[in-house]
Amino acid sequence: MTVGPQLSRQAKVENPTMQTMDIDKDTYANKPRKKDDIGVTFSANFQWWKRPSGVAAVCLGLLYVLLLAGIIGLSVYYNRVIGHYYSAARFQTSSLNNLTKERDHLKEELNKQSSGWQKFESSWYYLSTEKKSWTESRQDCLKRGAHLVIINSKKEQEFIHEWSGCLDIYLGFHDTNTEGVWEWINDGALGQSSAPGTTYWRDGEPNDADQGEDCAQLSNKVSDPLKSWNDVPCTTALHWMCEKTPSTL
Ligand SMILES: [Ca+2]
Ligand SMILES: [Ca+2]
Ligand SMILES: [Ca+2]
Repeated sequence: MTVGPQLSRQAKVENPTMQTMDIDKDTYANKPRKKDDIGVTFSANFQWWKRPSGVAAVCLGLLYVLLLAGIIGLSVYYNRVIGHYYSAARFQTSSLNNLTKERDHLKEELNKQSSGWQKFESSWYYLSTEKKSWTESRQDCLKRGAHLVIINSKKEQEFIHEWSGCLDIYLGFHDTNTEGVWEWINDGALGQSSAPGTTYWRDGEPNDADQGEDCAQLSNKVSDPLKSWNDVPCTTALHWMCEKTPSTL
């Protein structure tokens, strides 16, 4: 390519800074470029981000940022997934344990019912099929891990009156220690430590007939369940009822 001397001279006049860019064939071929001239020329015409290496560095930087953001995002996501998994596993384990306990509880209740026990509110009750003295009845309940029934409420009195049917049964109530001072049994940890003072004696009872009636029975010979107790000799053979409370289960 040949550029005439006239054009070269015109460029020098219009733009002095372009002197070193004079592409006059002769000048280029015969005159070595000065170091300072080259630096001025490149700084004036090429910014670093426009160089191929600059563009590559920017792209690599952006790629690095994107990769870093991706890694952080994946970490957060998997942490949530793993947290959710462990939470679900704990919930399932807890549910399984609860179901197992519920199954064992129902199994125990079925076993009790099949062996003659009946549940009312928080206690279990056993109605004897035999007749024994009050002391023997008490011992039988202890062997069963229970105690002679202790009546703590009107509801319990009504339930026992109904469930014992036509039978007269022993209660855990006596005045064997001091005549006329009636107390509930307290068979250690198996017994209920206290019972309310409310009583459900038949009219005219307790009468301590013949000075020998120190043990209480619940009699079904009267229709009023709230007036059904009678004192009898403790040696009388009667049915009895045992009670298991939550503390004795
Ligand atoms: Ca009771
Ligand atoms: Ca008495
Ligand atoms: Ca009596």
